[in-house]
Amino acid sequence: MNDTFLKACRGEKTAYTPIWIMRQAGRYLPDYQKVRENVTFLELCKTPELCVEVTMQPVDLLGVDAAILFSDILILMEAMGATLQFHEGRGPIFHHTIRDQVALDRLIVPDADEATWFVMETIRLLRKELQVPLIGFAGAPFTCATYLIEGGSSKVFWETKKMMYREPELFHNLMAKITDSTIFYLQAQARAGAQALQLFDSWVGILGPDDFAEFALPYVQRIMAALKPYDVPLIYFANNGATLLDLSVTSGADVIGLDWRIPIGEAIKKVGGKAVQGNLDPFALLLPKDRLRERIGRLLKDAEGAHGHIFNLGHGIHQFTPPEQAKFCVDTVHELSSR
Ligand code: 1CP
Repeated sequence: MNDTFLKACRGEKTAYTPIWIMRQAGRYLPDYQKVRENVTFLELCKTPELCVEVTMQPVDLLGVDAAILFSDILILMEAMGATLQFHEGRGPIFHHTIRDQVALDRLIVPDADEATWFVMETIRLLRKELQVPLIGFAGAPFTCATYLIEGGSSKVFWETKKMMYREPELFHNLMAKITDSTIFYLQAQARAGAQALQLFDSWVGILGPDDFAEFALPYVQRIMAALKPYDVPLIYFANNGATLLDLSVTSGADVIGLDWRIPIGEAIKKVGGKAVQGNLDPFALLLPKDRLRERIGRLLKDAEGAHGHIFNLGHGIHQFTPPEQAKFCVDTVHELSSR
């Protein structure tokens, strides 16, 4: 069992810097595309045997030091009663947006073992196969709320901010309900065998620090506190969150995920006695190999002072990235960080 990743999360010494790649399973891998030829994305997410297969693909192909459960942050929103569709090209769509108390009251706080049994079964099956730790995950409440309020992906987040500023009570009620659901969901993942848990806050970077502290952070803190007794490393990734870092450190997470917009050495100074995860620009994988190697070397060096460093991209790998560049990145991190 390769436990380098778990050790780094706890700030223990490791023989080399562990690496996994955000969104490491998915469309950039030809083997994933083959699986997707026969099923829709949601069918895939609800078929444990196929989830196991696509979770394992990058582990086998790239040699990463951790696996991440194949699923999606929006699966829990569907389990709460929001009707979810994935359109090829357009991404996720919620036809019934949550913009008033009546719509919010229709959402439930589901029993995770029942409503998302396929996620828990995938975790149990994966634990029998994997030689690396398994990361479970959920979306952070703010990010999940944006999808429910906007009805899908957004660039401007008009409806979300409108609700925050004009109907703060409604917004907080929605956040509280997502938070309760997320706690049960991640506790169930830990019971099923997830060895670390990550909260993805992909869109929280649209908030300034004061709004982050008022509208988003308390819910992340509540989730982390409820997961603490499960004794698995907790990771909080606030994308575009460099200006929120001082606050993110108070989230209760053991590991702080970093996007690429902040130099890692600077982030480490703010994060202090916690591990960091990140933060290569995903597009750096397009660099010629010698330049990529140079950049990885610099990043590793700049992270030497960290209380644990897990190498990763600063956000998800892009769907057109050549898989051999990802493999080169993994091998190079292992080689250059060997101590
Ligand atoms: O067509 C397809 O095959 C679907 C593409 C796809 C995949 C492979 C989606 C749709 N989701 C996923 C899997 C997924 N999503 C994983 C597991 C794979 C892995 O990491 O190895 C994970 C962890 C996620 C998490 C996720 N989903 C996030 C947070 C991470 C991030 O990138 O910021 C978000 C925001 C989503 C929403 C989502 N799922 C899929 C799409 C197209 C979107 C919308 C993205 C957007 O709004 O821009």
